[in-house]
Amino acid sequence: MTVIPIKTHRELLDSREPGQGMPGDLFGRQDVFETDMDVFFHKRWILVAVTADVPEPGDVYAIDIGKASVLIVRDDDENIRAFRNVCRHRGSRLVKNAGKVSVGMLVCPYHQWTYDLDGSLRHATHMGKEFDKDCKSLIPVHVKVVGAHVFVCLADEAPEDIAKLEAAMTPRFAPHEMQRTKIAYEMDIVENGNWKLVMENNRECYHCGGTHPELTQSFLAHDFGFCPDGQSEESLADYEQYLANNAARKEEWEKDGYICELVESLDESVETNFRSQRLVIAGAGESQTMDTKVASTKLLGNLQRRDLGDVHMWGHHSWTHVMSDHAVIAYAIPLAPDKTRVRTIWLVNEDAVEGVDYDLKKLTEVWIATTTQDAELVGNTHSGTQDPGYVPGPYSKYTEDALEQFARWYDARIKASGV
Ligand code: 3BY
Ligand code: FES
Ligand code: FE
Repeated sequence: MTVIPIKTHRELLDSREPGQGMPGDLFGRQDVFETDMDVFFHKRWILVAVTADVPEPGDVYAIDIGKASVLIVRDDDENIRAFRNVCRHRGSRLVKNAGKVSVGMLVCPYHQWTYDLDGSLRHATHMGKEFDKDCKSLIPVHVKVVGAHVFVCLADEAPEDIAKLEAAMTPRFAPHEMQRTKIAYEMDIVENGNWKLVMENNRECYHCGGTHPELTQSFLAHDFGFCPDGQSEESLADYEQYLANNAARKEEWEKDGYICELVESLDESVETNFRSQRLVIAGAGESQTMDTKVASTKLLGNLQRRDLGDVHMWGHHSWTHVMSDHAVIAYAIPLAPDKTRVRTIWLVNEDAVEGVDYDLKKLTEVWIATTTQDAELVGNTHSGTQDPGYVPGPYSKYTEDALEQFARWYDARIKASGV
């Protein structure tokens, strides 16, 4: 019997042909999954919450990222802090279940060590006079708030290039005043696929026309690639027109101070992978809704204009769309090689009232449908890639170039980690 040696993670990476999809083992193998968790979720900046998850002092949002659990805390000064959800006594979880709680102080359920919202240990009985409480504060986690996005980094030293994301996105989000928002709705699902398939699926719109009838009411798939070969003269002329219309719209927005310019940090050398631009919305041009008009008449911040397009932001495991009236923020947290949690959050102006200023169905129907459709596509693809008959196929140069870029970034980051 011939024994086929198992490829190392590095050999799997090297077996990918440029321009082709990843081998199935990169999606299905437990050891690859564990390395991915370490490199992409424990060492990089990751999106774990929105500011509206913890609106008031004492609000705590606990989130699990692999074996790590992190507490996002709004402290008494209204700052957002992050700590390891591990007691400094004998290691109990401080907050037992992932999700939201409100507390005066963080009290460990085991022996009641009690921590302030700034992480300092305030009370610990039966520890004697010599015990130095000051050395037993909660372990802080790096945290960075950009717009409404709460990023954390679990590494001792966090990648410094988050500064580029912060500098690019802060002024782009500023007119939308994303911190003055509340959560109108959230959707938490587990997709039956590897996190990289979730991200590949999000980084192309090749599939949009065939699978997302609701999203394509408002979303212009042409922004994510167009192949001129085999198109009729008429559709080429339409495409030219489309580019001219977009350019004119962006010039007008720029003049009014709304930044449109494409910014991206996606190549192999970057630690923090992101991309943003202000996209034109189809139809009435207002929002990602079925009729392309705003879902909330109380716009974000003090905006007066409804047709401000969509400030999108990609991260390596997240996607954001910010419009004049609402924002949709989604992020993926891997649970297993073939299981990925996807949390989607809809934000509206903190003063908007459901049924008065916005209709929840109108607000959420496009992305509930899109996310449900994407989950099906991801599950189906994961299953196909685990079939002994799977052979990686070619990415389209026109519509899937971002996938090639992601595959290269993935390769470079794994190799840089020493694997
Ligand atoms: O959410 C997004 O930004 C991506 C881009 C193209 C398809 N998908 C909807
Ligand atoms: Fe937390 Fe003992 S483990 S008080
Ligand atoms: Fe999709």
